[in-house]
Amino acid sequence: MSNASIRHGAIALAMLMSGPALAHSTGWHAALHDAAGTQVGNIHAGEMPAGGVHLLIELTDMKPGVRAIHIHETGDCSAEGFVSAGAHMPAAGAPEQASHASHQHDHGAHGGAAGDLPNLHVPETGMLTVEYFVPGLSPAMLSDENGASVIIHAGADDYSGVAERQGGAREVCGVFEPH
Ligand SMILES: [Cu+2]
Repeated sequence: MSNASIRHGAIALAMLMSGPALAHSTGWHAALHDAAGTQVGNIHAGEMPAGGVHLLIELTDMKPGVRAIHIHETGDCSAEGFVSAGAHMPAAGAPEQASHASHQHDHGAHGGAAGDLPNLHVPETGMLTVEYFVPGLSPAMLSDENGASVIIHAGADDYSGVAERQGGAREVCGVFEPH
């Protein structure tokens, strides 16, 4: 076997191990950190061809349990308790987004904000990979002037839409950066 064919074999293997390529034309990345600054995972977001956003969430070192995860409306994880991330990303057409009225859609019966996602069930290993489609989110919402962030909470979201019952303490935060 020549050196060249060994090299080609190694490249093919590397491509195989990196999984399927995602067809994102526009994308964002958020590194997830806890309050102590430990990185617990990554999130990649990408624009879908038919609208909405695709999320790839890869937790590598997360405390086990059922946890709420939301897109929050401000790209700022600097404050204690991550309060600087603000509230949940509102639905398009909500009062905060009145200038985007042309993007209004019906967000269905869950009554939640665009940034409300299904709970993560983190196993004992602390490792979990999930993908979500989020039709109510748009690239413009991730790229607006105050950015956007991801928060993972200490507890589960009961999907009531009542802020006090949407996961409690903010345990992990990450700011979306374009890439
Ligand atoms: Cu939240």
